[in-house]
Amino acid sequence: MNQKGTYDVIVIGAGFAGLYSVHLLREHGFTVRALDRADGVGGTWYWNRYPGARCDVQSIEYSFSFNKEIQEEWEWTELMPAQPEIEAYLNFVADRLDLRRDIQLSTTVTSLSFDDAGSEWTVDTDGGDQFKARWVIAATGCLSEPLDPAIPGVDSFSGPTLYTSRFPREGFDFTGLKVGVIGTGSSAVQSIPIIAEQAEHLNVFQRSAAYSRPADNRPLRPGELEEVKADYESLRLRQRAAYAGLVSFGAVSFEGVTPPTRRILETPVEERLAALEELGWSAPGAWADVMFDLEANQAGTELYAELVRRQIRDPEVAEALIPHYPMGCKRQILDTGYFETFNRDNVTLVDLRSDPLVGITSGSVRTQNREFDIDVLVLATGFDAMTGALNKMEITGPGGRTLKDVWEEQGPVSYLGLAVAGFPNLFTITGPGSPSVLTNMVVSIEQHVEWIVDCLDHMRDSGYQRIDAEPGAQEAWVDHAAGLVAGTVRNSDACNSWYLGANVPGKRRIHMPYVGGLPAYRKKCDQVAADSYEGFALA
Ligand code: N01
Repeated sequence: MNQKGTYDVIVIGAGFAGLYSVHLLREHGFTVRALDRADGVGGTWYWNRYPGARCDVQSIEYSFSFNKEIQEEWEWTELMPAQPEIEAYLNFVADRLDLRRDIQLSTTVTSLSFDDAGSEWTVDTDGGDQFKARWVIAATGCLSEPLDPAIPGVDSFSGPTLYTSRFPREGFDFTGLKVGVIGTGSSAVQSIPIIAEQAEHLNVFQRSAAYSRPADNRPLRPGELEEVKADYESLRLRQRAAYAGLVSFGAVSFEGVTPPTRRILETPVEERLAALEELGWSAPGAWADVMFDLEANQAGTELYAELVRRQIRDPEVAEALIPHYPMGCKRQILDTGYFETFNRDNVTLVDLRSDPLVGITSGSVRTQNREFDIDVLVLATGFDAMTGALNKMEITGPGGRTLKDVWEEQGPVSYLGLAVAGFPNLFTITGPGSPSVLTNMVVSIEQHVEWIVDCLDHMRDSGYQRIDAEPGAQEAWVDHAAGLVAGTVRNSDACNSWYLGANVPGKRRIHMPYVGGLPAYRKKCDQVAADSYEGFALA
């Protein structure tokens, strides 16, 4: 074990959250070391380098607002940025702010244990380095712990097995190969059209059809970025005031759009269908009742189904591409050429609902009725979201209990998504119970980092050494968050999303992201701070 010194703060992760944490902590005079298991900065945007990886939030919004020079200097090229551009941006930020000297890469944190007497964390890593710190900030990301699917025989496959979430840095050429993609979530939907263009044949193994719509991405027009930069502050203010921390999703602007008042169940079917001509892909969700009533949701899904049928030549394939679960239960996906891909002669959709996956052999994927020869396997099978990366580290609080034990027993509880009772001086950025993945992550990350650094300032100025969420306050927050999502489609029995942890066998079913919106959430966090950190015990 190599004793690597004592810092005020250890930050785990060097993605958006880790980079901003290092910068702001340094600005406030704290000593800090960030540790990341990757050999480059970027977090999510370091790992998820599969073909077609792209953000569905516009580049001008999916970027840091805290530094005017960076905002001014960086030149986005597309409406929605692709992975290489975001990774390059984060490297630019790291260089521009000289962050690398306080970041140790290729270092996986294996355990954190809290010393009760000294009120400090001991941080151990896979390389045998040990750090001590008063505070730890887990900037570990919401979707950073890939889920290894328990598919029989997956390890016996003799060709390359590529995870979208750990795609080879040098890329992969699918030309002339028979490819099998398992999964049809966001990562698969983005990569499938590109793989199909290269592969000799592509088999897509689909368990649940995706709700996707065209992203309508495009290069930024000449002068477009300059126009935003001329009054960036106005955009930033509008973002912060918006429910999800953004004023547009994909190419669709929310500004000036009033929430729908028309109820689909009170609208004659021919008028519903007429909405398709008027609103296109926005039609299925443009009703007041679809997110709150399963029957209304089903009617919305019928409209979506009609849009899918219009894209697909083979009626059987079209029916298989229509989801059988409520709309809005899982993340809306934005795609580029996804549905058109299923009209190609070299693409086969394998509907695992009618022909379940049996297993993988050394050279094929087997379903109950068929066997598909493949040369390359692509697993786009998702993540143990929001809690996975934290559970992977053994985090032991002063009483000897681990965070994993607490979450296994109580579900992923947290006070404000910022801290868990019993784990003092440990902050989680965009943790369960905060708006996080339902928002523009960059806006949520900035809000969390700034709140935490203000809190550390307060502790230092007041001579406090320890902060811990109070169990009662945590329980009240968890109840409040659960109350908001209760009765909505997101939480219905028919919904099995990763938001609910439903994709991880044995995970407690709790809707992890906070649905009350970023402005209300920010107000609550500010009020907690103003009221001497109400709900936290300071010592
Ligand atoms: O993962 P997913 P993802 N046999 O969990 C299937 C963000 N993101 O990496 O739904 C067969 O959504 C699984 O099937 P089912 C975004 O927040 C953003 O695609 O469980 N299939 C599902 O189809 C997103 O929501 C962007 O029935 C199996 C798929 O694998 C989140 O990351 C881009 C299986 C997993 O889909 C996660 O997306 C990419 C099995 N054993 C990602 N196990 C953008 O910003 C799993 N599946 C655009």
